Amino acid sequence: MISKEIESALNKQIELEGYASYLYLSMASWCDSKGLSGCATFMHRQSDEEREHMLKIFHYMSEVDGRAYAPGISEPPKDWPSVPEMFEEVLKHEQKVTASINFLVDLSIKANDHTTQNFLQWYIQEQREEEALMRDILDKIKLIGDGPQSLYFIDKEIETINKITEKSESA
Ligand code: OFO
Repeated sequence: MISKEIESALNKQIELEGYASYLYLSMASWCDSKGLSGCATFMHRQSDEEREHMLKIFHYMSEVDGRAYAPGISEPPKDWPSVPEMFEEVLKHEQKVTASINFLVDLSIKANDHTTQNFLQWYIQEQREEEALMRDILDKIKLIGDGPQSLYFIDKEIETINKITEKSESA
């Protein structure tokens, strides 16, 4: 059984993960509309992953006799000024998620809730990996620079990341 305070904080996390899923879905559609199929595939996968992160908390809540609520999700933006700015926004959102997970860990330590603290360790690792991936993408975008074919090369780079991820998922 988890405390009401932890239950409410986990429900807030559900909302944040759900928003991330919708934000990345919106980004996938925007990339598609720009002919950036590598970026679109990447953002679709990110969106699906975020939904899984949300559902993981749902299942955890039922295991520990808590109550998860389907969140009301606010509408994400539909357009971005540029691909680099879109990825900057992804990194910013991931940093917000990391801060929220850290807050949840602090809360579970204070409440002596070892089960929730243990459950959250998976998210700590996931956030470290996600932030590192986004920083890596932004570094590559900087290296590619602002030339006439930069969008083409950025999309190719993301396509390579997609292939690596697909391979490691099917291994
Ligand atoms: Fe679930 O927010 Fe990142 O991965």
